[in-house]
Amino acid sequence: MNTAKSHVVPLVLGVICLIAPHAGAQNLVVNGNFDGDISNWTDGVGEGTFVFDVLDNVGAPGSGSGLMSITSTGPLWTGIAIQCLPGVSDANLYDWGARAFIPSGQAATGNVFVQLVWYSTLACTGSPLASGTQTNLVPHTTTDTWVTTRIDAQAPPAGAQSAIIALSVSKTSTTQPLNAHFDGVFFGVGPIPVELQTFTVE
Ligand SMILES: [Ca+2]
Repeated sequence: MNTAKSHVVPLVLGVICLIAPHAGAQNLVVNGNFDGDISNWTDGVGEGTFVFDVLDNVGAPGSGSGLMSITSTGPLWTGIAIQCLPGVSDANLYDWGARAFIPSGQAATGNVFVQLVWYSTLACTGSPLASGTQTNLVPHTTTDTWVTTRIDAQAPPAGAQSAIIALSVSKTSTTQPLNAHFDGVFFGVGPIPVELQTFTVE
């Protein structure tokens, strides 16, 4: 009897350990997979557009991506689509990023990346707490493939309560447009597994 009991306890602990990482891996981005539209995203592009497109990072029917097109004829133009993420705590470490796709056949040059800015207020109002951070650049030469660009285990500055995540395209040529897709956008208490980025149903 004692032998049987001693096997039960480690088994239960093992199950808890398997479940625990997923409990913390919640994606706080709303509609980060662009399941049918670009709702919850604010277009801050200015001289460009941010629209829904059916191209999906895993080819999921009914889902798609956010397509940004920078149409300015000036160089060094950065377009962004943003979302405010409430519910941030400086006691956590966060993983965040997105998947990006740059179509081939474009004459324009530039980069694609994701930015994050922290706020001490509940809903991204007031001045940012610190200068923003950004993920690795995906260059315009990396075409026709989905690339994950992300930052893991980032500590918010003290007092952070919200953050803005910004999907960004920076065009460095006067040639235009520069188009890029975003999908699988995520922000959450780490570890956020790569698989979470490809889920289309939450
Ligand atoms: Ca999608």
